[in-house]
Amino acid sequence: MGQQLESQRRVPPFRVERFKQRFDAFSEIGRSASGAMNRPFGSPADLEARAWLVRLAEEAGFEVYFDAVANLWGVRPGQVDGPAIVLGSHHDSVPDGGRFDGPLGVLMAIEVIQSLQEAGYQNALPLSFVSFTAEEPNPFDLSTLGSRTVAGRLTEDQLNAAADWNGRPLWEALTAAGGGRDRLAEVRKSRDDIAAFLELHIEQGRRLESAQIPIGVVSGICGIYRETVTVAGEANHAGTTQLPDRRDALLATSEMLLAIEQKLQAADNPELIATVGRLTVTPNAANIIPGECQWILEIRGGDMAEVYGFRDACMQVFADIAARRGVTFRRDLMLDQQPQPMSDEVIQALQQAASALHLPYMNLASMAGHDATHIASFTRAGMVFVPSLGGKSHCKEEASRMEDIEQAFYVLAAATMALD
Ligand code: HGY
Ligand code: MN
Ligand code: MN
Ligand code: MN
Repeated sequence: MGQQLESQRRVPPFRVERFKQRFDAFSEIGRSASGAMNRPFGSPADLEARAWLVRLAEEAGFEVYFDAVANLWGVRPGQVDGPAIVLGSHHDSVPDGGRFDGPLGVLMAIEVIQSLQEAGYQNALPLSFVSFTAEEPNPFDLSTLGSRTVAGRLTEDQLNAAADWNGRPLWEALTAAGGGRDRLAEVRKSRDDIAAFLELHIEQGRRLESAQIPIGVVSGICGIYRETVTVAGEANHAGTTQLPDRRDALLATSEMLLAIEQKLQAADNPELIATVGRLTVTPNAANIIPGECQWILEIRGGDMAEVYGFRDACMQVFADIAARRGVTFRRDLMLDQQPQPMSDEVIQALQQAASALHLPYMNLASMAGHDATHIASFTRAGMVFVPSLGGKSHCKEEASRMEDIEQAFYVLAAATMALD
């Protein structure tokens, strides 16, 4: 009995070779010749990744299923039929992204739960992994789709209305990925289903690396605001139209984007940032003055009052630029996601796990978005970060050291046991 209790508490060993082999094999799915990862939601690589994860999880003894929006869940039942402790992240990628953003957390979730089981740990609560659908921005213009739906933050009407840039209905892509509209009634989760959620992720910044600390315990996740701005000018002949007669949507846009940067520099606030990373020029031809530009303005911050204040200040400047250049602009809200603190109890479990393992850790806020932000809206959730080499992410150079990943394994395993 004493021995059994002892083995119940012991953190299992990290099978580093097994984990590396899985990680490397998974990283091949959607990898292009340049070495970058292209695994957007709905792509052939996404579907292949799902089949690969299902195979792995079934071999590892999980009960596997897809919910209505094709989130992949794998459950190891507990001694009681209570709410589960869930570990996970996402497996989709940004265009030309890296191998770690998302998949690290999914493969580690499987690894932690499987290793606990192999070490003879008898979990009281069910332990589950999840890989959420479409965490990253995608052609359906719905990021964190899977976790938002689970949290009840995307309505049935929004799901039904969504289609990609070519008009493909969202449900067609979700069904191909393993989902199904007929299961929508069961997709919502509550505290009665998930007792706690843990997500391992790369930091995607350079604070941990600079401080030479292997573990980040996330205090909260920033708010993210996105709107589509459509600047309308006038398409005209590029050779014959003199400067005073032009209403060039791209030049007006250019001024607006530079104004955003100037405003950011003036604000000089490390917890306020804005980006225009997607821009479409119409008709996009060498000999036509751009008639229309459509772009996404994204603003992130820890304080939404600052985010909205920055947005409003930008709009004032845009109005001046538009008036001076004879163009107009239209605005369409895309995303207004509030900042989300992580659960104090989960934060403490992670800090105590790191302390007990004599691992230095840093508490830090995330300026990247994560599925945990939505799960934290209805149950206890927390995140662990590992350092990103050179702070690089959303690019093919994205990398983290296996030594740090190993420490994260131990922290997650110990915290899982503490929360069970
Ligand atoms: O955009 C983000 O912050 C995240 O990587 N999805
Ligand atoms: Mn990402
Ligand atoms: Mn991510
Ligand atoms: Mn001509």
